[in-house]
Amino acid sequence: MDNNIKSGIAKRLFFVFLLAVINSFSTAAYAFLDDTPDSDREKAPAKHDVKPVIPLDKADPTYDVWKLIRDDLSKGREPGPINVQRFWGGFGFQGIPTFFRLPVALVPEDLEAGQVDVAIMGAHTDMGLGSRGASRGPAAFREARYEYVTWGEFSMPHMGAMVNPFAELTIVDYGDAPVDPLSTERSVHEIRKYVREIASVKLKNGKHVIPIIIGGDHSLTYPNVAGVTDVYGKGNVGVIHFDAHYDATMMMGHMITHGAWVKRLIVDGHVPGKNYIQVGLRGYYPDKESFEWMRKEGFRYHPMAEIERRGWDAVMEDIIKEAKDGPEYLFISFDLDTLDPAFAPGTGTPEPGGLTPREAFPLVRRLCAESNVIGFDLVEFAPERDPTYVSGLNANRIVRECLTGIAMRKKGITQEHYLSPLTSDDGRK
Ligand SMILES: [Mn+2]
Repeated sequence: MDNNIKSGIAKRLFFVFLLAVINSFSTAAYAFLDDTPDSDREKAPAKHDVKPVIPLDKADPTYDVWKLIRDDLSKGREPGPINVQRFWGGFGFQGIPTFFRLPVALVPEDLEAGQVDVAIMGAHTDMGLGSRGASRGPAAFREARYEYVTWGEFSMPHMGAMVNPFAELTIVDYGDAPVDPLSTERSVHEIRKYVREIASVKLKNGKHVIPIIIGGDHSLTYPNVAGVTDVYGKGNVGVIHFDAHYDATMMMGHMITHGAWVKRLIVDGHVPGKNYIQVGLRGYYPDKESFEWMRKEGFRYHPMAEIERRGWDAVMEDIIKEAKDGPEYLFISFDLDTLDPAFAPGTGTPEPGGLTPREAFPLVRRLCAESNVIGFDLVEFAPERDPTYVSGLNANRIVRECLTGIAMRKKGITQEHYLSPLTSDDGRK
């Protein structure tokens, strides 16, 4: 063999030898540094007398709840709420998407037969603002993507009040009002009839069914309030309006839009200005003349500038006092943009500098417990602008706070700012 070839092979073999040496050194170093336990116990063969899982408690009354068929409708039905859920469920991703997975009611006879306290309905108006998206609100609210929904008798109470609205109240999903997706002007009359249909049903306790309307853009608060004043009488219903915006401007010839409904209610005589309270105005709308008009009409208003000046607690107490200082009945309209966009980006016209959930939740709960709320709407939830679903969670909680308040009132808990001594204090002092 040629000497050059021999020396070439020898060189290559030497490099292979060198690599093997380096590799064995690094393996030894790794073994030295590795702290993986290597006990005798781990090296021992697996035992076969150990149960492989933590056993289930078959005596737990909820053991089979996930697969128990709830109501058997195979023999037809009597008038009353209809439970369309096949099984009990605790999460929004389960079951047929009714509001909070509640039973449905189809006609007023169902509301009466079931002595229903609250009927939740959808109204997907979306032509009242240039910035669309609220038509998806009712469907997204029903979807309840990440929320707990109701477990019926197994559901848990609101922690602050220790009251469970889903146990204290009979609540149903009453479906959606008819909406012409191409016309607000045509839709408002049908929504008004639908709200009136709910509010007209009188219960044995002398009260009427309370409609809760999930929007939809804010133009629908005109038919919502007109629908309840059709039942309770013009001038007999006060309105508390939560919003970043003024909503009393008519423009481009439109008499009803999501920014005009307040003016409509005043001009049409449904709500005198003195029975109207506004909370949360901020930003750059409206102008000086509009504030002067509100003063002239006797409005009570609490813009963010007042909260900046006086602090939230003082303003909240004034709002509660004003809600009681008015007509017998109260309607609450909550525009989701009242909350800061940090907590509710999923809305058509977000406005920085708004309320936090920690400010809004107790006020809504207190209003529904401490005054006579006969209707409520949650509007301007635009879920497709809500990538993290935080707006959906907060929209859901706003409605739950009101339901909790209504349940507290039904139980007779109407004292100022009630919180459970158990859950608001650890008792150690
Ligand atoms: Mn608004």
